[in-house]
Amino acid sequence: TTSPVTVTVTGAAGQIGYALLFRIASGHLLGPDTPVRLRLLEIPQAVKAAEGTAMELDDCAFPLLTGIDITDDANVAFDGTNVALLVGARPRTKGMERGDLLEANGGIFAPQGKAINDHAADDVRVLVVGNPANTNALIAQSAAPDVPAERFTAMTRLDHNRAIAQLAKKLDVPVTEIRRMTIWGNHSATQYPDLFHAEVGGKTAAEQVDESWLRDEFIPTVAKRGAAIIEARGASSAASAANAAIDHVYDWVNGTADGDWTSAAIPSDGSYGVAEGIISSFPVTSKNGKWEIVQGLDIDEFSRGKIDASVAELVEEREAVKGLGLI
Ligand code: NAX
Repeated sequence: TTSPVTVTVTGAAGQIGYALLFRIASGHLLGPDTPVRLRLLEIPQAVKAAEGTAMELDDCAFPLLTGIDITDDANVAFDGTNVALLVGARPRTKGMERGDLLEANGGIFAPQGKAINDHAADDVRVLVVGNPANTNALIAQSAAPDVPAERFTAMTRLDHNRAIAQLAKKLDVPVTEIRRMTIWGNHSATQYPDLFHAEVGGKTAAEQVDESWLRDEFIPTVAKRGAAIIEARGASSAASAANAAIDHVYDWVNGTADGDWTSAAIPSDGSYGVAEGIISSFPVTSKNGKWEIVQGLDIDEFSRGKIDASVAELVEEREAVKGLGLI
């Protein structure tokens, strides 16, 4: 047997936390042979609710779950942690300007980044889910100078999975027929789901759909899916977001399939003209526990414009948090 992996979940009492914790504890995050120790971080008012979730986790008698700690102290939550899932964030409320939102989240992600820097295990991997996810990841990264920058990532896997599902539905094929989907840029309405490199049954996806569908239906449907879920469900995506977080970490640790890739927001090395240092979504493979950006894809004029627009938004967010002294 292997020794337990410590997994920290912030915002553990929230709706994504509720959907995520049971799947981590049942072995879906790291695989069926890896025991896990959970650390739940919440704000003081929500610690009691997190304790309730922990009672339910106990009641599942999961064979792989070796312990649960609940705390409102980030230094305790990230002590020795191997996988940090940063889900808790400050949502945008009525009348809040973007600067206010970034500042409020800076107050969460800078201290959490510092706590990771000071206390996490040497192999720590961080996935930021809480929005604005890419920029929150940048804030946490910048507060953790001793942790390799590449360990800070943000989630676009839900967008990726949504894109696969929409395309599969349109072409009436199983999702397993679709490979090489890519989300570029920011986890926001400017994100670019790319069908020019995606393949269906081994053939380019863009050639199998109308241009007008691609441009006027597919892209906006994927980009605005979060709002459509809120409209229908009366609450934002939770189980699908938790599922995507599981997929992201599982692939990061265990690798992506040969011949395929996935999407993750990782620090840019300047590939495809994406400003170096921002945390932007790319086509990525995972090998030996590291993400690598897929190289050598031809980017046509349409895709170029879409990628540039989303990257410009990320650069603006970086300038804004710089201006606020958060990075
Ligand atoms: P909830 O409001 O249900 O839960 C958030 C939890 O975080 C609350 O229990 C709150 O007490 C806790 N929290 C707040 N500040 C904290 C802090 N400083 N430390 C620890 N815990 C803290 O939101 P939920 O629906 O679970 O969504 C969580 C985040 O995921 C939101 O920011 C949301 O926007 C984001 N999402 C990101 C997605 C993505 O694809 N990247 C998709 C789904 C989701 O919208």
